[in-house]
Amino acid sequence: MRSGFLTIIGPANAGKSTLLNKLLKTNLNIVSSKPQTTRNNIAGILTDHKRGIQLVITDTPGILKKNVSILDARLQDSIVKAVEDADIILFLIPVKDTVSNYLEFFEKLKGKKVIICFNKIDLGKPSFSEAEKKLEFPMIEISALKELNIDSLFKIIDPLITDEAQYYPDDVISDRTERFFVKEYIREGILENLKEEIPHQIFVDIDTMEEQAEIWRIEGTIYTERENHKKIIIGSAGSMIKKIGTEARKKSEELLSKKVFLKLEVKVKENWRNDPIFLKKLEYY
Ligand SMILES: Nc1nc2c(ncn2[C@@H]2O[C@H](COP(=O)(O)OP(=O)(O)OP(=O)(O)O)[C@@H](O)[C@H]2O)c(=O)[nH]1
Ligand SMILES: [Mg+2]
Repeated sequence: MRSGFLTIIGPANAGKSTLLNKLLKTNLNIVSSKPQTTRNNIAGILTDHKRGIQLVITDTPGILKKNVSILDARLQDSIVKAVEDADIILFLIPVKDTVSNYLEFFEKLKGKKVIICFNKIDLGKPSFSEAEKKLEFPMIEISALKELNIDSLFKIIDPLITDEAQYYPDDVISDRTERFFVKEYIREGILENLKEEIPHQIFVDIDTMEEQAEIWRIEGTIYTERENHKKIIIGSAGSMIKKIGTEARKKSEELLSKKVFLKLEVKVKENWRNDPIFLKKLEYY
């Protein structure tokens, strides 16, 4: 068995989480049309006995052109950490963007095996600038969503996987806990149902998660920065929070293979994205 660590980096909304899910053939990480969907480094583990490989694939938050909050800065730090930990870097960029916008970031990739991967070729062709032509990395064009050219991508990755080892047992598919994914399902409901400004300003925390004989009892809190956002998240007569809760409960039941009782609360926590103590509590250090 050969194993390797691959980290997917790239601008927000490039399709990084979509690609991870397609490589793993499961909907591990949440995906949305809104930028900054992913807020943590999340590893998915692909164990393929036919190919004789195990690939630990880390999905990362999107590279931002400028940081607005301390949260943004923490997210950018976590991308650098994921780059340091990797053997192979897959730089994913939508065909409509250009690598020239991220040349500064390439400074951080020295000494790494880098693949430049243009995504969303179902929407058009990439245009190569002079700066891009000078980069001596293999380049490939794919569509993660439509699963175009994924086999060719594997052909580039395969020879770069060199360690004689297996890091994780066959049945482990992520380095994250069930608690983490329940929290993500709640966030996914907010991303899907509410306008961009609100998902950016919320944080979900799981307060208790307890397994009983017939059921999991889970209580979570959605923190938002503003009183008027709290009202929107709750919705008229509690309709929105009920919708978000029902969707997250169904996904959690599938994940945990058991009935789930999910109780959600909404609280205002002003300016949490700039509160280092709150961020620390919530795993951003
Ligand atoms: N047309 C098209 N859309 C795609 C493709 N891959 C991903 N998308 C869409 O692009 C949007 C963003 O996808 P994500 O996978 O959430 O992107 P991301 O890079 O993880 O984004 P962040 O987590 O915010 O950094 C979603 O609406 C996807 O369905 C593709 O190959 N073609
Ligand atoms: Mg993502």
